[in-house]
Amino acid sequence: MPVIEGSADGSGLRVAVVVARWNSFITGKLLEGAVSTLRECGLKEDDITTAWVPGAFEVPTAARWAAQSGKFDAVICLGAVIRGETAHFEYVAGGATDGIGRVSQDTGVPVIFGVLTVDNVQQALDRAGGKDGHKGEESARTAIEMATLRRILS
Ligand code: INI
Repeated sequence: MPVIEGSADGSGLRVAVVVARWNSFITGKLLEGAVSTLRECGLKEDDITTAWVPGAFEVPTAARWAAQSGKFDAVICLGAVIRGETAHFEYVAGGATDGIGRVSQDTGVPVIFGVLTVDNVQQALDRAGGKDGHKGEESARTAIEMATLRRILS
């Protein structure tokens, strides 16, 4: 019975990172973690492209451009949507979540959900290299595993 899984070796992969400028004091940390993990896993500098967009709501659109370009083996989406007092949170977080999932399923390119949707700044910091891990690093590892799995499966 064949059992397969993706690898942790990203050598030769090309990855786009789409990152929201909103809450950049958080998304900058996510980006740093993602890029350093991609490098540690063997990606070359020239094979990591970063694209800034205004906010999490714009992330799926840019991710679709990247995924459809044929230039990337995976797209990492980074953002931080922090619940305020308004319902805006639900729309922005929902739009980003649904949109990112749809891009991945529509294109078949691994599009990784590295958008924090949290109640407050502390929860965001905790997940951007604090006590609850690092969503940027995790997203980079997920991108490599899925891109290498795709090469085997498809
Ligand atoms: N964008 C975010 O990335 N995070 C947020 O917390 C946020 N809030 O709270 O409003 C946010 N809003 C902007 C949104 O992503 C769009 O850029 C804007 O609505 C224009 O389309």
